[in-house]
Amino acid sequence: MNDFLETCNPEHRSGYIAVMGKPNVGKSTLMNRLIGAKVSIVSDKPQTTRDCILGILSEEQYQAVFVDTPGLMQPRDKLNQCLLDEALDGLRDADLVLHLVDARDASPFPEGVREAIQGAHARKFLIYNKMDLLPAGAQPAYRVPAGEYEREFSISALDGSGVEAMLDAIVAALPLGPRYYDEDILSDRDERFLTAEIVREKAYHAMGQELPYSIAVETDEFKDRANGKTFIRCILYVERESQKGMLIGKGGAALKDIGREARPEIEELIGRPVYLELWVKVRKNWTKKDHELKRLGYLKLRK
Ligand SMILES: Nc1nc2c(ncn2[C@@H]2O[C@H](COP(=O)(O)OP(=O)(O)OP(=O)(O)O)[C@@H](O)[C@H]2O)c(=O)[nH]1
Ligand SMILES: [Mg+2]
Repeated sequence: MNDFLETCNPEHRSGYIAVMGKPNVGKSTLMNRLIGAKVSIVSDKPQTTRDCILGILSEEQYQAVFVDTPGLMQPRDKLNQCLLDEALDGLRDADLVLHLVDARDASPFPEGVREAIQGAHARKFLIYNKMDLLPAGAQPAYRVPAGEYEREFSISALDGSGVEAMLDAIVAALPLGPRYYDEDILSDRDERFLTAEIVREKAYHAMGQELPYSIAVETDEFKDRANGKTFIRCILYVERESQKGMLIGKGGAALKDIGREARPEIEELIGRPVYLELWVKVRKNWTKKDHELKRLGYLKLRK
């Protein structure tokens, strides 16, 4: 997948771990906890993650490369289909799959994807997440058919309980192998991408349930200036004029809030003061058009 770095340690383990499951089950929250940094955005709205994002955990004895994926669901439109294709792509190179389910959900497989997960060559663990939301001592709602998963774990990605024991088992399941990435690299994504993602996350937080799905964000300009600040311009795309009004808010208030929330996180990410400019543009029905999905990087050529 990438150039790999030789390690002298013959006991060193490495591999790709795909984190998969329905939307909103906590995949990105878990990945961020495992990496100890925010590499993937999180919100309480379904379908927050739209790309496979690597989170790389490097220790002396192992390098675990987690692949956060979009939530698995039955596609209802073109963007949905792109997200499903992207998620299933995450399975291809995986050595291990973590199938994350909400511990309260009795039917964690969206139609048609059970076969995809079960058919993958990778080893498979079932992870019951959000255990903190069950009454003490209660069992997860889903009863696993015998033999479908090698191991099962109950965790809370939010408060961290059970995560360490799960990580020990993940590492033990990885094949012997070298480091693939430099040990100080946490993600495969660059600052422009992560900046757009932070803005998208803040826009999700600011809006109700429906609008976020219609938002896409691109970093349009990213320039270091002589005054020590980095000038960043992000464009937020929506599907309709009415959505543009909502995202901007009265007198620009909503957009200002998004910028105020995003800027400190971007500054922390790049380690420099930032001047952030946000623009909202309409790209009519972009979630339903191939050329728009291609332009925004969601529709990809696949082998
Ligand atoms: N109570 C509780 N909430 C959690 C836990 N893990 C995640 N959440 C919350 O669940 C919501 C969804 O979390 P995400 O990490 O964005 O979920 P996801 O599976 O990545 O979602 P998509 O990217 O949309 O597929 C957020 O509000 C999280 O704070 C958990 O263990 N307990
Ligand atoms: Mg996610």
